Amino acid sequence: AYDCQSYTYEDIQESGNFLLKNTKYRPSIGIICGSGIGSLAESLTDKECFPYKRIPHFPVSTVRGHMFQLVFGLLDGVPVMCMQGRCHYYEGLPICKCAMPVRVMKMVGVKYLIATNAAGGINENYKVGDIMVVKDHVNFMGLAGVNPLRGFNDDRFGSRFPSVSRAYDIALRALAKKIGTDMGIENYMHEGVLSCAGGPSYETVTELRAMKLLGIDAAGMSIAHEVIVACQSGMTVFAFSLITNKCPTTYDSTHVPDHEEVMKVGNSRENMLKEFVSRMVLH
Ligand code: R1P
Repeated sequence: AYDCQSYTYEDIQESGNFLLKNTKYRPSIGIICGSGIGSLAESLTDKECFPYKRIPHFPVSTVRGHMFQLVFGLLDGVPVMCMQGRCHYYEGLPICKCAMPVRVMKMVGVKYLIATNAAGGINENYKVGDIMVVKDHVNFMGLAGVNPLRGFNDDRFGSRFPSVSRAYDIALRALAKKIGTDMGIENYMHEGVLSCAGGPSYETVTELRAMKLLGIDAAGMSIAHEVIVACQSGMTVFAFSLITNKCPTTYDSTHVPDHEEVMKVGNSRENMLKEFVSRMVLH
């Protein structure tokens, strides 16, 4: 069994050095592509791809809809590195391993993290295909002690007790809003609170109703632990969710969420998301 405490600074250095030796890129922007959003990585030009299994210590994902590779390249001329697929806690990995790629990003020089995911809309104003810019999260796993920073803290990674109360950069959120207006998609864009649960089962109606009471707008199974690690390391974070399904918040609802739907919605929004992210990185 893999133990969080056995993840050393030297392990991360080894992963980072492998990449630095094998790519010409030195990006300051790292992007995590969520379910159905992976095609963003394909749109990079002059790509250099590294399957996760080739990178020392890197976690390997098993979820359909993910390619499992790191892609370095240019997004509208701007050098970026993209994770085409992420690992989720429900795949059986410890949470520190799910978030480990963020430490590798930091090690290779990334300063800005753009994290994306597929999430279910709880807020009744949200429609399938909308974008929710994340302004805060409720990390149910973290509250229960499943935190990527659990275990020995090597200070070279950052503080033992990092603050996450301003995790989602205010200026980048304002920029996203402006870009949404410029693109004419402001009616499809929201700013809201994302939850992170362990999955893989989707939430019950009562769990979703409880989330709604807490002020949560969309339900997900990722991002929070990655953002915690990014905050600890001093990275600037921007995150958004693609609303891929409506969460059932009434007991007589007949619609049930499923992963095929999640991926289909991601693909249908491909061009809009590419343009949105390109405009974000150009600033
Ligand atoms: C559920 O359909 C899957 O989509 C989301 C959930 O976390 C889950 O893995 O994936 P991402 O968080 O990677 O977007």
